[in-house]
Amino acid sequence: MKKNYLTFLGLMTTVLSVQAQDPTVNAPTPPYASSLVQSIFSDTYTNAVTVSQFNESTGRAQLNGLAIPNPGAGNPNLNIAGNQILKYTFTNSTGYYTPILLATTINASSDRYLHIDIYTPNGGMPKFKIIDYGPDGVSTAPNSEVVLTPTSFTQGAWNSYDFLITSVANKSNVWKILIEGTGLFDYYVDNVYFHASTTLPVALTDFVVKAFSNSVVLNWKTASEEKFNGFEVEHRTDNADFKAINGAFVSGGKNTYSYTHNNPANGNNYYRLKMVDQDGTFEYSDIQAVQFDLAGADVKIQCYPNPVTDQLNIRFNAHTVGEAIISLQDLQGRTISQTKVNATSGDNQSVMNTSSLNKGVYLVSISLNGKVLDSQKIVK
Ligand SMILES: [Ca+2]
Ligand SMILES: [Ca+2]
Repeated sequence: MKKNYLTFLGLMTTVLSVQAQDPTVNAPTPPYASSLVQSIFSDTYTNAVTVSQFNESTGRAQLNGLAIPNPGAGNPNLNIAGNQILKYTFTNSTGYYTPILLATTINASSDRYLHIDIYTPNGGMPKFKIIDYGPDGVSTAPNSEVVLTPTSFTQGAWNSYDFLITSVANKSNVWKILIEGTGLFDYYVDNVYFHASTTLPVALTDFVVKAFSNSVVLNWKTASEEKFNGFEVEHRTDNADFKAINGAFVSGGKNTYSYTHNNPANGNNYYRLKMVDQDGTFEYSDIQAVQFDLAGADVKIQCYPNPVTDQLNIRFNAHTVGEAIISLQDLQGRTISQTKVNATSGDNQSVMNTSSLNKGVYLVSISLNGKVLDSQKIVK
């Protein structure tokens, strides 16, 4: 009796350790309007077609870990809070794939993406195929296959892929979607659908570019990110094409971002963000421009005497003619005075009356043609 009890405990431990590999959260909720979607398997959308076999008999997997070759739509799969997930266990080492066989074909000719969510606790990066039998029917060659390979993958997390299919020639008679694993592993699949959305699910807000004395700083925010990888920062001047700034990749996953470009060119500098999805598809932000006055970048301000009493002498060297503004601020950033000076190219001098200034520490800064070029702390 005691031995049986221990055996039962041992079995229970085995069962629990297998179940612990299941995902504990659902895949991201699909973000697209249902009018843009032709769904094959999803709780979010009404299916566009009937699936004849979720685990076609030509495949090499078991569905739901059960020895049922063709369980079909009616059989229970894994579910999390009522959300159905297809769980495939690859069991045959002659191939690690399983086709989802449609009862009727899908015409995906006006769709732009095939979306698939996939999770594996133990396998490697999966691949997928779109199998189309063409207008001449399944029994007449050719029947075409297109392989879709992701560019990124994380084991033990939902991978949310949108494969761009605009260059897939044959997609008017889609007959199967094939899921291919990397070995005798478990793959969990949800939200298989075609969609015609033209925008990736990253919403960019507040893209702002500012010139500083020696650099240009880009700041931006995102309102939402779905299956998003990150930003490549691209730059161009007046007479050049956009190029990625060397090493300027900013990973996603935050809501506010900043990048400092340390080598802007003299004159106009244009910036845009290449927003790259996890499957490698991308779109561009709007273009932001900023004028960078490299000639004035090495303007230096000299204030004396320091500490000051009644009169502060201010000297600065400008490389261009323009309207310079000398600002006096306290350390809380409050502006106490501003003086306009018509700067000449070369040495410039100005005098500030500081007799009525309270004792304290202040910041004197100089801006030329709208840009702050240098500043110096003074004490009274
Ligand atoms: Ca689902
Ligand atoms: Ca054919």
